[in-house]
Amino acid sequence: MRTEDPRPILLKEYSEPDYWIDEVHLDVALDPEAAEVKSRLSVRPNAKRGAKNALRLDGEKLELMALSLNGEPLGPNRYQVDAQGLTIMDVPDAPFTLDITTRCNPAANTALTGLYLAGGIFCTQCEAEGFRRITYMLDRPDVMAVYKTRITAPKSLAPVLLANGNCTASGDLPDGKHFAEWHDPYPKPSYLFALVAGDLAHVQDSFTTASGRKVDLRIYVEPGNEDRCAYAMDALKRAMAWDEKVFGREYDLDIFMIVAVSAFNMGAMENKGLNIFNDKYILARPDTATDLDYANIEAIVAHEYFHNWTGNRITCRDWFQLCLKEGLTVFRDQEFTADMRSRAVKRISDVRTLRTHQFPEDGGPLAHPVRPDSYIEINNFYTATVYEKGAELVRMLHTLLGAERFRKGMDLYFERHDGEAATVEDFLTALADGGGLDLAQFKRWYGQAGTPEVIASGKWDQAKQEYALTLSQISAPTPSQPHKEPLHIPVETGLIAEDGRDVPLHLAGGAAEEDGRTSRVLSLTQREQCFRFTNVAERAVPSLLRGFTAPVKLSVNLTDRDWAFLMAHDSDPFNRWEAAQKYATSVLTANVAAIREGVKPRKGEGFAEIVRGILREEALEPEFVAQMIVLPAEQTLAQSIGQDVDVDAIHEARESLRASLGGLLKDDFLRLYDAMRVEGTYSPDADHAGRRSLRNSCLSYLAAGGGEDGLKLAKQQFDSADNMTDSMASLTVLAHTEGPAREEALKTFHDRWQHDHLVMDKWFALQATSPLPGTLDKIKELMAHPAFSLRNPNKVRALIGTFAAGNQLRFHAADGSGYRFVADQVSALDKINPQVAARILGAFKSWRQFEPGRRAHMKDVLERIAAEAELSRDVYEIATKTLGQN
Ligand code: B3K
Ligand code: ZN
Repeated sequence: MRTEDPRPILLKEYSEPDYWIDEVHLDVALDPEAAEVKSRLSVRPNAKRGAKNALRLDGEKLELMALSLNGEPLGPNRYQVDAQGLTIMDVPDAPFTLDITTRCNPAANTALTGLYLAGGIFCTQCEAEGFRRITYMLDRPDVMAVYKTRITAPKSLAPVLLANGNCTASGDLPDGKHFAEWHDPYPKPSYLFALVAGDLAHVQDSFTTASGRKVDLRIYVEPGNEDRCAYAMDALKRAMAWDEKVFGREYDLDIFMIVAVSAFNMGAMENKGLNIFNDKYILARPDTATDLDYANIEAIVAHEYFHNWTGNRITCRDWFQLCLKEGLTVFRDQEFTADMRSRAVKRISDVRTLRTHQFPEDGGPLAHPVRPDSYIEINNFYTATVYEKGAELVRMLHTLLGAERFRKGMDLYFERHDGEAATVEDFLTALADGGGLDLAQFKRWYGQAGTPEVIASGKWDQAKQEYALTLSQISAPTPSQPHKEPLHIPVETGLIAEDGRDVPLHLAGGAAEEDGRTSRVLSLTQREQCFRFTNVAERAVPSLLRGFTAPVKLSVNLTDRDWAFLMAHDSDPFNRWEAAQKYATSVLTANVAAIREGVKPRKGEGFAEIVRGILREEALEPEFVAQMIVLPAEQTLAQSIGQDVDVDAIHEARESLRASLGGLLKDDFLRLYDAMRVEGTYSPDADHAGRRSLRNSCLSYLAAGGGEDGLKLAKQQFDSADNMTDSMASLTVLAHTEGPAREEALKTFHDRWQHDHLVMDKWFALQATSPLPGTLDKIKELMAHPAFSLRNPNKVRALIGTFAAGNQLRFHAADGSGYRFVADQVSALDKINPQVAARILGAFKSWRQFEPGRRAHMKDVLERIAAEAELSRDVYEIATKTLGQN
């Protein structure tokens, strides 16, 4: 808890530790309220730091029971304990052994960091700084040790005992107790330590690595859930094979375990050899999980597995380097999904995520560089910027180097830094050396916050037969960064002739081997540059930033006619989608302005005609078509309007365009609704999922179009659905439309699934996103539902998080009621789980964009929170930074 204003930690103040710890032997006696941890540390003075003779260890919420050095018990005059740690005076200047006995209370640990007991399972979460709640330690990622862990527990309480590495011994003890010993031979930082114990069932499989090592694979779940693990296991095996093939990386222990728990602060955690997952990202059965759930399981299982090399074998020197493991691992999981499914669809969905989560962060008071230079609470920096923009930086490196040279650079990175705690500089140097490219300017991307704007203008000169493309870049100031340097921005470019053909590109002064290609990566390195394409014999429309080669906002002098043309003809699928977004945004923003002036919105007939063409293009993959027809989200529209945002007008404009498309294209939607029906056994693969996705988009448009048809189909689908995807899609349509069918469907669904905690989260979240006027009252009522608990992060995210971050219309109600409700929950949650509370508070980050009335309400509640006496560092940092006081 906050004492006085907490002091920020600075990157520039990094120094090596005074001591290294090479070995950690833990002996953990589990007990719900008084778990006893005996720790033996092999400590060695860091020769580079000179003699210090006092050792400071991190520790929080611990009760110190005994302490000895080289076997000699230490009297109270030899050490000091405070709320953050333990200082031992007069330690030797040669290697020594410390024995520390502490106690902690897992049952009382509602913050879910350190060792906690939830749903009858003992579980740990140590990243970023949770290990210090288990025992005293140099709890920093550059201190890497070999861990041996012995766990003892009453057999009845915890029949299964797991920790990192390989199991070396286990057996029964007197009094109904038993033990297990685990040894992880790979030195690791304390944040990768894990222990799980409880009544768990498991499913088992194996994988043989390229060099012939047979790895035992296990997924542990609550008994009864074994039939929901098959997809996660399959995803794991595919991820292991992919990492060998694409990055040459093999697994290194004899066993790889995943445990699924129901109380977890985030998605999953990559502890060495013992990944712990939020069960939402493991458990799936066709009747309980949607296609999106399956896709998330595949991606997250792969992500955590990939950390074994990017994160665990090579870890981070300090927490400022977080993107070194996270951005890189997100890039790797994105590539994995692109290879498993559709590359174009994956890119579209990643850019959508970037725009909805990262762009607003980068454009508001919480903006920070991909490698931050200061933090108060590191847990607040597991952000879209570090993860998603971090992945975009790696993707740009991949684009600039090309696949082959990128792989050479990565190989060199693994070779040089395996077993080390590394930095962003180490990574860039390896890529520059291995890939043969100067990355000095590129490095600025890691230190400059904010989304750069690229302004493009193209002109065809008939007389010279030349197309001149001028690109310039602007990076607006962000908190504490008033001036920005120009960045190295890769802009993949094509030119499209009026008949829809790609024009071969001859770039004046360009690389010879690329001459004549129809798509080129231009390197924008200066504030303004002109690229001249010669031999262009006809008028052409530029297709810029193909595949979204850089995380920038692109402004270009194109008209709705040009967007319509690109929507229909661009050979780059990403840019076809992008053109649809631009065209729709142009119609929608004009309509928002019209609505605010009391004028009727346009029906968007021109846009509808192009969409009709797409719905009839049979060669397109269904999921791509589904993506093409989704209008930009209300939050994205708010972003592009940028100031004085009026959420009611945005909602009305978007809904009226959906209604108008639903009406104008009704026949096509009906035809596709039938054509996309999937027969036979359910499969979560991209092909089947894509058909369901397009079919359900059609359903949603048909309902939006008014009349009874859509609702009737939704009702029929809801009654007959044999999988959760179709069930949820139809329930969403019914639940978002006022009428008797709504209550009936919600009740039927509830009664069927009330004992399934994951499905109940969907039921909560669905009601939290409702655009209907009674939504906030309903949410308050649902908080009293027996399945809801403020102590379970999934419940909090489903009901409160979804409302705050996913229901722009109702969260931003003009009277401020949505803000006050969420703020009250943040205050209450801060006492239970500060990390989750701070996350939810993030929903206020764009408060300055809104019209004055809402802005004032948001400022009020933020000030109220910031002024609270007992705030966690987590919430304090977000509240004060959002207000702009810190
Ligand atoms: N590394 C973890 C996230 C830990 C979050 C700590 N607050 C999961 C991941 O990114 O793979
Ligand atoms: Zn990660």
